[in-house]
Amino acid sequence: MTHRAPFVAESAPSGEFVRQPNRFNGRISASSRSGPGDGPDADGLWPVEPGRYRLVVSLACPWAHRSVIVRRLLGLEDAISLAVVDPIRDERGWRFWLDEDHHDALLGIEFLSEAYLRTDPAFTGRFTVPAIVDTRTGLVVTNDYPQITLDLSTEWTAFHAPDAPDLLPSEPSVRAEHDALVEDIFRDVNNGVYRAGFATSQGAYEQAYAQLFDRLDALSDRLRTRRFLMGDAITEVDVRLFTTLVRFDAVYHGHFKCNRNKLTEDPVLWAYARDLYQTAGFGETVDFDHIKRHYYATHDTINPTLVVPLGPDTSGWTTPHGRDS
Ligand SMILES: N[C@@H](CCC(=O)N[C@@H](CS)C(=O)NCC(=O)O)C(=O)O
Repeated sequence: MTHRAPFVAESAPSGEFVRQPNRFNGRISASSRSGPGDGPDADGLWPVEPGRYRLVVSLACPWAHRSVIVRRLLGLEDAISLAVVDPIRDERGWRFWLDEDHHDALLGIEFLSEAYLRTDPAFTGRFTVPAIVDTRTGLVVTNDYPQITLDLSTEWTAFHAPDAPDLLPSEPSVRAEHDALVEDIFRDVNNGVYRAGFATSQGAYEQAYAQLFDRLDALSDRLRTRRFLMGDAITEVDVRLFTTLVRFDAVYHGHFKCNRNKLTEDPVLWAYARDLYQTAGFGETVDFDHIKRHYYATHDTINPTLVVPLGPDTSGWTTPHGRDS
């Protein structure tokens, strides 16, 4: 028997949550043949142009959070502007209600859906963040969240800060190991918490829960002997794991029923997450208020009262982690 699904179109008959595909997958690329101000070239590549594109995010959203962190780590804040939506979403989707007059200053729109529907009037999916919107035309270039951060690393190098880290390993075998880890973490952890939280059958929930904690145990073992997932340096996969870990105790443990243990009860993962949190580019991009208000006050099939819990105490995030010794 299945029950009310948060997203009916993405709920399989088994009760499993099956995420919608990313509809807009334009690329902004250094190899685009388009000139400044032009649209995409014949291969669909938009030109890299500082000041032209707007990254629209919710600070609550883990998929968007990745792009906020990577943009900051690479020093792309002046090249790509940031729009932050109200953490509360209703049936009209994300809204720019934190802004003056309830409209985004550059895009001039009240709801993100306006950009989606301008790009594809027949679009019927969810209007999701992150999205990169072209400020010249108001069109959505991409909502392809896995590709967005990769392109910030590889296509925007001309605008990286001089001390920007290499977030993608260059040695092919190390890159392959990195990418395999990315896949495992996406399936079992990043999307795994959603598969647990949005499951509408006991079986689908239990399968997601088991996969999640098996993978977290394996990652905890891996991080026992290395500071970061790929060794001594932070890479993209650390960013991707961090955005789920930092939300774990605040929303996934309770709201999504991922409650075998809290992050703070796994000494290795907890120290690793604090290490990242205390690294420039990570902690200052975390907004626990947006995170909690979004999850608890938006997913009304899971939390019908929309009451937002007061805890947990987040002061532990700034305590010493000891991972550098
Ligand atoms: N683009 C992806 C992932 C991004 C995503 O799910 N973002 C969420 C926030 S974490 C969102 O924008 N949801 C809007 C909605 O459900 O209406 C998808 O379509 O599943």
